[in-house]
Amino acid sequence: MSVILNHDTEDFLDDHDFRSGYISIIGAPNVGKSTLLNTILGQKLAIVTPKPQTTRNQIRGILTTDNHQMIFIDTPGLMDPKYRLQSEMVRTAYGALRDADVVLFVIDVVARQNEKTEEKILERLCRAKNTRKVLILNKVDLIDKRKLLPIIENYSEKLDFDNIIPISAKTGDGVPELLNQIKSFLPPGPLYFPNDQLSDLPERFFISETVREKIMLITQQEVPYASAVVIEEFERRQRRKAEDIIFIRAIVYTEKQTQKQIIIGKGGKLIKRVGELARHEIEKFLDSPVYLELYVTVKENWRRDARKLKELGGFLDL
Ligand SMILES: Nc1nc2c(ncn2[C@@H]2O[C@H](COP(=O)(O)OP(=O)(O)OP(=O)(O)O)[C@@H](O)[C@H]2O)c(=O)[nH]1
Ligand SMILES: [Mg+2]
Repeated sequence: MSVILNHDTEDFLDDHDFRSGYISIIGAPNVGKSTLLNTILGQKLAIVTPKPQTTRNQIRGILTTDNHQMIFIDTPGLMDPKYRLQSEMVRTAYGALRDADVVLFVIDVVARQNEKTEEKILERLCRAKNTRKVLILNKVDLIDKRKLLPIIENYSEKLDFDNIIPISAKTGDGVPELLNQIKSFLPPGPLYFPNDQLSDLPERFFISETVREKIMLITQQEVPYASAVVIEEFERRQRRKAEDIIFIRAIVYTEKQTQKQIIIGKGGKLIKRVGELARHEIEKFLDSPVYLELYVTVKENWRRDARKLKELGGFLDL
């Protein structure tokens, strides 16, 4: 991780008791990790869908205040991997435990937990020394608050958490308390990133993720999982009588011809819908008119093939 410390930031540190650090958000798929990241940052950085295994990478979001810089790392949901992409996702998620000052282990208070997966997560957490561990009970908007007590008791027996905090990542309930707790756990440290920087990931990443989110939202069964998106071209073009436009060409990869046909849809209807939804959001994100061109192509069994995964841009290790 690069450290940016210029002269100004050193002055800044002299004036303040500055604290900073890395906060990893881990947990099973679909528990609301990405929603939490977005709520904390007050901006959508990570894609969110009702389907599990939406996130495939570490997604870093930076929140800077006068006295703190918090670098949050959203991660793929932890599970028992069945194929190469999933094992890479799990590796990526556990990788975020390294060097974390604080770990937020998120559970969904209404969903049934996979015990085997949970045991593994707790084991890893137990081994993470020098890391503050906070259990986040998410989705409390869906439950009678009195039902939280037995959950808290149950988890307190499993691990010696530094704190257990009920929240709703969706409504923001409990999030300010969580942020205060995180701040108190951070060690004195530098300003790692300029104070107006929201993420260290490239714009292209967020664009490909937006397209993937729309595909995940409007396709079913295997199709969302067999799809990957790569940005082939990203160029600002001048227009004679209008504002500049950003031209984006994205390739949607599927594993099979049948999946390709589903994504294209009858008369290209589905891919057109994906394009419209994604373009709208990308224009807001880039604050510019966008021309988005989407192509769908087959890369057989890419999820199971290390070389093909890499060809798709090595998108797991950004
Ligand atoms: N009611 C309610 N729904 C929530 C809350 N947080 C997240 N959700 C919903 O839960 C679903 C999954 O949310 P995500 O943020 O994508 O979950 P995730 O843990 O990042 O999932 P993966 O990336 O698949 O590991 C979405 O439909 C969210 O809208 C919450 O506090 N309350
Ligand atoms: Mg996610």
